[in-house]
Amino acid sequence: MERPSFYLTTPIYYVNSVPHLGTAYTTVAADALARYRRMTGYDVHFLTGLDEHGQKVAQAAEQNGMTPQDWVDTIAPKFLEAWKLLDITNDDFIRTTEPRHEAGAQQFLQVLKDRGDLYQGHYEGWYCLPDETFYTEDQLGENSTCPQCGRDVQFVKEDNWFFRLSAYQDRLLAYYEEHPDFIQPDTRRNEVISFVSGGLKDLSVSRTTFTWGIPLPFAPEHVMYVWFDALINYITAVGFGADGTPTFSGPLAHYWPAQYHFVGKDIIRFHCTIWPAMLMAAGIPLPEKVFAHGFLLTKGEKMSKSTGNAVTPASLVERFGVDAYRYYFMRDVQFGTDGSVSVESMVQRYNADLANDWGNLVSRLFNMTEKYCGGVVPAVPVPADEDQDILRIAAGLPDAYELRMQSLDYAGALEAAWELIKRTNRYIEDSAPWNLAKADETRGRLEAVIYTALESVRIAALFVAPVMPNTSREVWRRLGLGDIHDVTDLAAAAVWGGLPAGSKVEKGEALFPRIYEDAE
Ligand code: ME8
Repeated sequence: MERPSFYLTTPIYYVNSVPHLGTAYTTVAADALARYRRMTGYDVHFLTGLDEHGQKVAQAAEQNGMTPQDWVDTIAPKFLEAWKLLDITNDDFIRTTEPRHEAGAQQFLQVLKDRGDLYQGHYEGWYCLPDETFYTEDQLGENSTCPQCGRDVQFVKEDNWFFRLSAYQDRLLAYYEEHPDFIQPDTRRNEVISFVSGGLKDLSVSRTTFTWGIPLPFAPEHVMYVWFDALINYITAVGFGADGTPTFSGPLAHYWPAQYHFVGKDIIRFHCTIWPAMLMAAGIPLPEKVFAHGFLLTKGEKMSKSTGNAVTPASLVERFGVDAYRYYFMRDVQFGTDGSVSVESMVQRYNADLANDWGNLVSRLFNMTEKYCGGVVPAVPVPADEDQDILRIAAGLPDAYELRMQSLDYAGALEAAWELIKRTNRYIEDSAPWNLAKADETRGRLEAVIYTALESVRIAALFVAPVMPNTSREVWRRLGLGDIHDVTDLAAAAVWGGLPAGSKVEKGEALFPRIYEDAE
């Protein structure tokens, strides 16, 4: 049977700077979902990449004394390195300077022109360079600054090509109405609906005052507006324009429409108004869902590369390990809302959930297996009354986890896994294997307790794996099992009793050694 396809994307990040906690946040979240969907039998295609054109990137290149191409070629490996460090399993990495993208983007613009949705006009208005966004006078914020980021805007006056965005207002509103899941969470959906209801203006889609961009095929003295160029990446990456025609072709074509675009809330309008209108104009189906997550805040402020208050992902990975890094951001910040992050709270989370609950469970249990059972998994027991609670939680975990992941509630999904982990810790306390080991009559019960707890750990590791792939793989390895990353039927793998008796259990180092230092 053919596996259902599941295409998910992150934004393509600007290469004006190196990856930081914010860009890593979106990418880790997308990776956790990609891993989970692979474990639940989907044919996943996970795309991330780089937005390499535009004035902002050209300016960064100039400030660094390089040509734009040399500059993007210098920065791109830093993103690849960061995603490797964070164990990101993207299936593709698109750069908008690649021929496959440039050709596809040009095809796309040609279609819009042929269909009558592009026209020549004159633009006069304001432009925010850091956000690469046009604003009209009445949209500007306090002291005539950018309403989005509060920074200075520049006056732009050029002859441009325009996209007839205004013609799509009613169709967009009808689409939101008919597809209530298209924009998530609901607060964002409402925000977009009220924005679109307020009226859409046609959008300038070309620039002539600089050259770092894709030339319009029908007017090569114009380069494509960087946002127009960037959004098209989601289809060029899966074969749009691949055979030189404005259609999908090639082995990846079946992935469109995407199941998910993951974006930060700063770029929701581009993804929920401009992009769907572009697709409607080109006669291409729309993605299923756009999910906008909140901002990571440090000391109450949005952390970003330009405000410079970013701790690097690499420094945190060095200190906490990659799995703990991924866990902290997925567990401590509710996906979809803003959340404060700090090294202090990371230390707390780490010690409470990872060192105490999960790490401690694995190490004491594997030690007891060694001590009381010679390091061998005992026979599968007939469950006693005292075991029922664990069996019940384990049996409910696939559905509980799935339900939460359907709404991208990572914190809730992890909490569901933690219910099993915490209950198993309590089960060990209550059953006191160290007492059962004292007499021959309780030998059977001792083995039953060890088996039940080991099996519970095996199952918990499965549900922890999308967020913490390395330690889950290690737990399975120590249990003498195969590679957890090969699991493609999670529900079947999580059926109670999967741990074979006689399997050799290895003790190993602490998975999450306690961190004692102060935060700073
Ligand atoms: O916008 N908290 O690229 P970009 C959470 N090239 N997420 C954050 C964040 C924070 N403090 N700061 C950044 C662009 N992000 C365009 C996208 S897509 C066709 C083109 C994340 O490098 C978040 O996902 O500015 C946000 O949407 C993205 O980085 C912006 O990255």
